Amino acid sequence: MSVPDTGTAVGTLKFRNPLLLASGILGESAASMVRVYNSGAAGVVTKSIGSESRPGYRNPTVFEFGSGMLNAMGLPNPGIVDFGEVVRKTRASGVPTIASIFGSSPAEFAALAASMQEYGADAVELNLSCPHVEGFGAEIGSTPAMVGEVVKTVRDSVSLPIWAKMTPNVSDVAALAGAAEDAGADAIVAINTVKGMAISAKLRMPVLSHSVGGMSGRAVKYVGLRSVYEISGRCGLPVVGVGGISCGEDVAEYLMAGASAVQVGTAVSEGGPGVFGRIAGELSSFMSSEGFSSIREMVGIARR
Ligand code: RRO
Repeated sequence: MSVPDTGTAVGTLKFRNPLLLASGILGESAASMVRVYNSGAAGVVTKSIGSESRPGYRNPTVFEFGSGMLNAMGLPNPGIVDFGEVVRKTRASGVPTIASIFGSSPAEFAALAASMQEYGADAVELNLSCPHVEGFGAEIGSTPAMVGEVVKTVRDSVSLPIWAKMTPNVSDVAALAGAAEDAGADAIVAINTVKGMAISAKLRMPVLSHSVGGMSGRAVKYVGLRSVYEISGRCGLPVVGVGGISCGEDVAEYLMAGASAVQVGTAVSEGGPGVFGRIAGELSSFMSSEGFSSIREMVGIARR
């Protein structure tokens, strides 16, 4: 059998394979994002960027446990003005670049999206889902009404594709995705991290300085798969799956649940950018041995 075609599309954006870098890992400098692309990713999502620079929370901000990790970074970022150069350089290197943004109001999201459009980003990813920063993320992304209002305000301000990133920490993630679709989003990204916490029994206190954080890695894969499955059953937009992907077969599972592309984060923080080449090779081998010649043949097949 000939080599399978691993190219895919998310709406109007075409990618050489379905593997994108998830926000929050290696997405703060042009050099690291170009390295990720050269290691086999088809595109990158930047660190989440807000209006002003933020130092984030004090250490410890990360707790690794065997099958994943907990983080409460606290949205550290250089601010939208300083980030312009990073987006411009990454784009100039030919890397498909999705700019992640966070705001505390619809108008703030819209202003950030307009800047990212001016910098040349290929799409914006609205972070409606960070689980542990007061006034941002999931605090404004947990109701369909607020999701709809943010997406609509951004839609009225920019022409570039809008990806809305969902929190899994709700009872009906598909309802959130439906609101984003109705308001004019171009794709749904699912999921952000799952709210959790670690306690040190010896120290008799929470491990993270912020106590509560977001769980990622292999431990959350089945939450991600279920979310993608529910979202793709409810809404007609392309879905980008995230959560616990570390091998080619994980990617196949997300595609079969209904995703058109996926993002990889924790596996990159554990194994470095080289994981993209390995996962791409594994996906291609899986497709060959299972008789798939294109990504499209796999998308949503577990739903039929
Ligand atoms: O910065 C963070 O603490 C963070 C963000 Br913005 C997010 O979207 N998800 C997450 O787990 N951590």
